[in-house]
Amino acid sequence: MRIERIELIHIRMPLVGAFRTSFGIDLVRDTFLLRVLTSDGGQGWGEYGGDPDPAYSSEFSAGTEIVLAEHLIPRLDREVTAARVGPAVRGVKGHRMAKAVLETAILDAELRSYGMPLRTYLGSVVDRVPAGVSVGIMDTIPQLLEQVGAYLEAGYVRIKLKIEPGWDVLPVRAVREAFGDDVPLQVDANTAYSLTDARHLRRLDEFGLLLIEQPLDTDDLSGHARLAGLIDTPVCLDESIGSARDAAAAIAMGACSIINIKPSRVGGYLEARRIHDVAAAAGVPVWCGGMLETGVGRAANLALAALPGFVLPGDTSASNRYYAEDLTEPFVLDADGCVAVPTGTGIGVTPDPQVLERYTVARRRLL
Ligand code: OSB
Ligand code: MG
Repeated sequence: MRIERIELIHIRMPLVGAFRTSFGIDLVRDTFLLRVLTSDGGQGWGEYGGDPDPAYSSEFSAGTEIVLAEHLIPRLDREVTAARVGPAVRGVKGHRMAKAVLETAILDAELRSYGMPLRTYLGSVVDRVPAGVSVGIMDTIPQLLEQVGAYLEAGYVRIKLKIEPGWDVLPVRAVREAFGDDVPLQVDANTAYSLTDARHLRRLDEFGLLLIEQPLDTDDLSGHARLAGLIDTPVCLDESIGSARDAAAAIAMGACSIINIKPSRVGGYLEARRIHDVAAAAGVPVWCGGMLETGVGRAANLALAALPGFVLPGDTSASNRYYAEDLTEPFVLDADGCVAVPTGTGIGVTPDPQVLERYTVARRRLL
């Protein structure tokens, strides 16, 4: 496969509601798509998982654009496959989100050229995956209960509450009291706590949570291992896991007993698959996280979430949880709380040109 051209399409998509986490509040998804054109007339798409600000991760859109244009793309052979992207860009330290979007667009083009769906390439074993939903921090408990109630009504099979100091035990207790002990419930702190909060976090033990996601700093594996020994709620890592090697180390030192795999965070679907394999070998459950992706990123995440080790529901919600109008055919939540894995070749979806145009704020040719 020969790459002819690479375009960056900067988009701004309004969210259906504000999404607040311990690190910030989002009203729009401000990101970009990468479109790879091949010399035989094929194309491939990828969605950047980062944000304009380096708040969730150290990467951010404007920096990523420079990294792609000046450091990653120039290292690629025009004659390329997805498997060759990682080795080609090894000399660039970090920047996994930048590498992920590039590798994914190339992988999509490659798979389309073979007529193979991403789910077949990755080794998916199911056609539909159970969907959870991530619920942002709210101003009041009644607002939270209304939102959670609506998601349960819609059919979501698992609720994840974003927490931070001052918004943790109370919202969890309120959700338990309103909806009962049988609702699969978990929390995500996005690094908002420190080890000295262990006694406070122990108060979450009584609520039978599935897990607590990323309570401590990104680079604090040993802190997570110590915390895991102090609380009953299973510790799950998100931000801390950037690679299969990180996953192996975290598992070996007891820093987590569950892993949230986000392809964008770990450098793409090939590394995501390796993390899945490492976790499966250790008997560690994984689930597929999200970055509020449009249909482009969501389609590929669903293919990954259909691998056998993904035994917990992911943040693979339906399009309308995020956007009034998606860039692709919308992903819908079936009555049993599942979302279908795309069957088409490559990632299985292509953005609607007219819709994409409406949300495009800039275009730039990178190659
Ligand atoms: O920590 O999982 C996270 C969204 C943006 C950045 C980080 C996170 C999230 C979510 C929502 O929790 C996941 C989704 O529904 O896409
Ligand atoms: Mg998280």
